[in-house]
Amino acid sequence: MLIDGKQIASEIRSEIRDETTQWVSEGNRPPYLAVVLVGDDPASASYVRGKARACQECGIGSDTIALDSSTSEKELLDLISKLNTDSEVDGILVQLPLPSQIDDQKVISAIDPSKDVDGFHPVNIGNVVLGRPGFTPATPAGIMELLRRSGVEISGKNAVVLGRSNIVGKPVLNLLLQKGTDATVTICHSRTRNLPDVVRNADIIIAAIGRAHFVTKDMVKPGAVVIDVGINRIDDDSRERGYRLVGDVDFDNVVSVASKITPVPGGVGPMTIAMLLRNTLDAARRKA
Ligand code: BQF
Repeated sequence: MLIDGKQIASEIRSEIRDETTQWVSEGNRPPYLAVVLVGDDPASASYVRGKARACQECGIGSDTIALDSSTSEKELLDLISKLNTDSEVDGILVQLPLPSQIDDQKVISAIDPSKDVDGFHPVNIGNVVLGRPGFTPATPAGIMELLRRSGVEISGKNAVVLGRSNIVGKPVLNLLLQKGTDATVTICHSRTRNLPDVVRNADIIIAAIGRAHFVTKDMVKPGAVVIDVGINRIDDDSRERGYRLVGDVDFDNVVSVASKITPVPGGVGPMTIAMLLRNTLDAARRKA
């Protein structure tokens, strides 16, 4: 069975839009997200456009501040500090990756944690680890929400996460481990021995390694739930753009053994955007 992330994300956006309307009807100004885009990476620009469009759909204000690829770290840090003190700004999002002259971690650490709607600030990462309130990174939050809304039982199950990134692997590990969620979690990466054997033991597979079609049918236990976080471009001359997007899972073959599986596109991606909007609305409410 397909887990339709596009549909579920659309339902969540409609809930957020209703809550935002309610918030504004109580006399508050609309939530506001400042998006910072540095450089001219086409994928980043496209993600940022998608985020701005989603904000608009939900009644959340947003502007994209587009900076030249030659922007210095100091210039970016100055902008962040201005946005931190601007009382009209509820959320700050710096689109990653940043150009090589800028230290991502330094910039993320400069964002006021109460405005860090991406949930990448060390304080917010720490709160996720401790199971305390804070901002949860959008993709891991989206994965958990997909599992919840698809009725996937997690408690006591073996979850295997492929990939140990700070943005997906490590935070989703902590969310799956949370009290009340109670998965038994294993993280695999490029140095994992007998990786296919480890993955075959999984009731829930979270694939976030960034390699097209990495998870093959023989690695998937019949009935497992498969969440595909990968977004890989592969050449496709039959497409106008010359490429198509595929996940980290060999969907066409795995679909017949999985009990539930997310497609790419239209799986986790739209949920990432929905969770960003959720965090932005929460940032506005928490401030008040
Ligand atoms: C879909 C991202 C890698 C590196 C930096 C919808 C998105 C993607 C796919 C999207 C991503 C990936 C984002 C779909 C934001 C997810 O329909 O399948 C939405 O916009 N994403 C990002 O901002 O930075 C990234 C992946």
